[in-house]
Amino acid sequence: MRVAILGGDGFCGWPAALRLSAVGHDVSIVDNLSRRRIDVDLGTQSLTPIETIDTRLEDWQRRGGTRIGFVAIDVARDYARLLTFIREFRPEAIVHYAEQRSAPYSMRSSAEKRYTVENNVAATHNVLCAVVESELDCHVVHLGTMGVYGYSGTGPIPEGYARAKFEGLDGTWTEREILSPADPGSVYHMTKTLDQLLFSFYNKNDRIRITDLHQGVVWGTNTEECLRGEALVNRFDYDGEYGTVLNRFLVQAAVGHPLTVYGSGGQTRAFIHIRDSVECIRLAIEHPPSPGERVRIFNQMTETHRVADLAKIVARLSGAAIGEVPNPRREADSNELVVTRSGLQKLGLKPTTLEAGLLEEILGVAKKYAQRVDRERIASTSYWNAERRRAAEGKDPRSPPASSSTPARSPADR
Ligand code: NAD
Ligand code: USQ
Repeated sequence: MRVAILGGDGFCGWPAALRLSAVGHDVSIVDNLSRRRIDVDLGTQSLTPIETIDTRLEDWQRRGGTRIGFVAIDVARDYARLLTFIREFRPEAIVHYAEQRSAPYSMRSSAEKRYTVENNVAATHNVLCAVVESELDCHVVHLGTMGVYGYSGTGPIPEGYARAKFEGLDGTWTEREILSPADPGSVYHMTKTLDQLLFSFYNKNDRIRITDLHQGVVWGTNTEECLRGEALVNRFDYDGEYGTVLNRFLVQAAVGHPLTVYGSGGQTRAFIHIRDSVECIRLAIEHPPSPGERVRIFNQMTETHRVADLAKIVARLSGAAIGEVPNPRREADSNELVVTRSGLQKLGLKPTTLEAGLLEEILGVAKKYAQRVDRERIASTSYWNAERRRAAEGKDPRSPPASSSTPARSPADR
């Protein structure tokens, strides 16, 4: 299959591009490298030394991999070049990762809020418009988030759709299946709920075949293909804005920094290992929805964990101390989370679950590159609102101060 990977230079997109190429698909990456520029703006870098996209791709071929194409296009801003690319490459599937994906970054200031909305919503809409204008029968696979649902509800979170009863003004009741109610907790998560409406409309109006994968927090770093050579290593974010919780705890343990549990640590979230994330993409593109089928939605996660429990596991494994950080986010102190997740397993996913061996492997990577860690970049300096900022700065007498670092400009400012 010809597969375009939008955002294929990123943490999830790069290993997915390698896997799809390794199993025989003809892969082309589209990326504007904005994620690398944001690292520069924030004064941080991936824990692992990632090579330029050209070096990565040359190395893949030198090691026997099939050629993977690369085109630098801003999917949100350069519609004409996106359309030309789609017309020339004629993808049978487009995997769309090309969005600003950090919740803290999206809450940093008005500049980052506006950038995240403009980038993410325009990118998704441009992809859908270009598929319609190209007249190709192309399956769009999008990376959504579990955060579209919020993290608790009226029972287990369904896969995308819920049955709802509506009371009419005349007192009569009608029952309908609707998109499960959206309850985003950040500007970033909100953009993914807007994406859902775009998908629903273009699927209804233009019969585009779409799979929306509501992914949980991804942990882990390398896949089998990334381990084939040093230049193929995957990105590993540990900083306060882009690092995700379990990977952050493992890096903190490697450098002797107390584990940054926000608030009570009672937040329960859905998780998936990067190897399963990549496998889910293969399964999704190799099993497209039928023509005319409504948007297919899967919950791409394998297990749920409470943040405090993850900290205890990492502390036991490494001897790290557990810290207490005033929560920079406005979120529930604790929640239960039960998620329906049968769709991808029916397609053949064999879940990788949290176990000591995998955690030790990541801890090993963290220790290997520990000298690249900038301790000043570990604390998050993005706050959900003024009250959260005051609490972090110790102006709220109930909360101790958190360490801080220099705020950065967003790509929208340049
Ligand atoms: P990432 O930031 O590492 O990768 C995203 C890539 O998209 C980057 O290489 C970036 O340069 C590119 N990009 C962004 N905007 C673009 C644009 N306008 N044009 C072209 N390229 C653009 O993020 P990731 O962790 O790989 O996440 C990929 C996708 O998966 C995101 O959409 C994210 O919302 C979703 N997701 C990620 C996680 C996670 O834990 N990492 C969990 C759930 C969902
Ligand atoms: N947390 C801590 N300490 C930290 C970092 C995070 O306690 O040092 C807590 C947060 O408060 C939150 C939970 O851990 O309650 C998860 O935070 P996270 O940064 O790991 O994940 P999140 O911000 O939700 O975002 C990540 C990805 C995003 C994806 C989302 C899936 O960055 O792209 O959509 O996970 S989900 O969480 O299921 O919505």
